[in-house]
Amino acid sequence: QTPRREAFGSRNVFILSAIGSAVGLGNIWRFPYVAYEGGGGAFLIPYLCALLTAGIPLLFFDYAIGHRFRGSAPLAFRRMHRAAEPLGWWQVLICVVIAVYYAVIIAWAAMYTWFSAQLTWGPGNENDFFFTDFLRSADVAEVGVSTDFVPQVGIPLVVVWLVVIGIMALGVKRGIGRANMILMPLLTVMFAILVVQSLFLPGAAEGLDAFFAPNWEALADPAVWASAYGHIFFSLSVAFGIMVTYSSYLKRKTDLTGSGLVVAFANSGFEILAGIGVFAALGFMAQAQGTDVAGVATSGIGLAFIAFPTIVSQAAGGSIIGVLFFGALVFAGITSLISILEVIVAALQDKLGWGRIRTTLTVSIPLAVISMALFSTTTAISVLDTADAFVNAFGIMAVALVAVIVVAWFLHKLPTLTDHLNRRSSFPVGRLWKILIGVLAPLVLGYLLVTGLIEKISEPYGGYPSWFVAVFGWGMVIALVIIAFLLSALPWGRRSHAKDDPEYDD
Ligand code: MET
Repeated sequence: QTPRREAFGSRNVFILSAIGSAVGLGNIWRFPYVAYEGGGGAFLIPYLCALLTAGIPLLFFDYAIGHRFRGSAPLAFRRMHRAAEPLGWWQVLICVVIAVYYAVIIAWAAMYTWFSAQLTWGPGNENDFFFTDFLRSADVAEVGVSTDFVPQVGIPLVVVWLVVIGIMALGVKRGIGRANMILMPLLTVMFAILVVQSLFLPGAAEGLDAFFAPNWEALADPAVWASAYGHIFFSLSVAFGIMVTYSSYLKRKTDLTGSGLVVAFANSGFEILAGIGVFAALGFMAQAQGTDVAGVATSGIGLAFIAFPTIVSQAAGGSIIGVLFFGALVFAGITSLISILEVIVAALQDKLGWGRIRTTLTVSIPLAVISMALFSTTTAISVLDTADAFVNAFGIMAVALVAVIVVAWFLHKLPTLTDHLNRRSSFPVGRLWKILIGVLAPLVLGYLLVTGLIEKISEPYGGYPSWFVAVFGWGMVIALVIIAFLLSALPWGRRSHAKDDPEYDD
């Protein structure tokens, strides 16, 4: 007897979990700088275009696939057409790569929450502390891929994995749903306090000026448009299996598009709030250092682990800012990480027909071990940086491109998906949606893929040795596709969900 498919407790829990997935590191540390660099206030135009013409349509696309075909990514694509199963596994494998490094950043942030309380890094020493004392960073060009264990990273990383394994083992309703019900309100409150506190820092106004001042000329630059479109996929968690999986746990009679709009606008709202908080704080940092905002603006690891600790050291009440900021990264990160893991767990559960706990452990323990082996060592940052850049540029973008082309042009499923979306939804989709998915999305994704390819071929990524980029960049993204085909070739377990879900039948 195949176990019954799990489900979210209610539509609201689903919405909160989908927001939990979307709101992650991308919103907090990536968006503010992408917007600032892409024209400040003027960036709103490419951003809204990307959201309305690609982000939201693809979110509906994922929902429609997961909900109509009621399965994890491989099962949903397989039900659409047997030959499409590899697309699902490709998405699963992208999630494998993201999961192993996403967990590491959460572990760093957890340690920094603690460090912030007592300014462990020693004011003025933020940069050296991060790279030398904390990560013990070594240069891959000199030492290769190191196996030297760094305990202050390894130990919190084990804790992060234990926490997420616990959540995953409890299942969709009692684990994922409940974790989001607790963490998301907490995250919102913490973040709101953080933003308000940042607004009261001296220099905040200059930071906001820099963030919002429109540079209209940026709109003439295709790279700015590309960065808006590139950002929106990762930010909304679309096109790599997450929303397919989550929507497969929704009851049959659900307003899908209405839910999607709530999720998308909540994600954007959070992003813009993050921009305000981050730039208010950067305005303070610029003033404290007697420079302008352009001199301190940055994103990603540099923003979180160098700039913010500096702000924490210098601001009155800095420790509170630090605890709120890093705590927010941890909570936002965990709710995203569990959504990534669910893509993998659900796929295996469907394929093998195994129970929740057995599947969770089978998936998570090897991932935790890989994550430890690669990222608790002195060369963690180079591996992380390269894997992240390549899986975004050639994993997410490529699978999204192939998926829209296959579904729209080869399988001709857009009419089925449109009907499905319109059955219960409050916001009807029609011809425009089909054009956005079938025509605009492939054009935009194709453009992003080709420009990414040219950029990464023309100079060695990140200045790393070419053997290193060949393995952790190119090799990794190619391996994903090959393994996806191999996994599709494996037979479905006797108790798998491939055939007999009573609810998959409309
Ligand atoms: N949407 C998430 C973020 O913005 C990323 C996808 S889930 C890892 O960080």
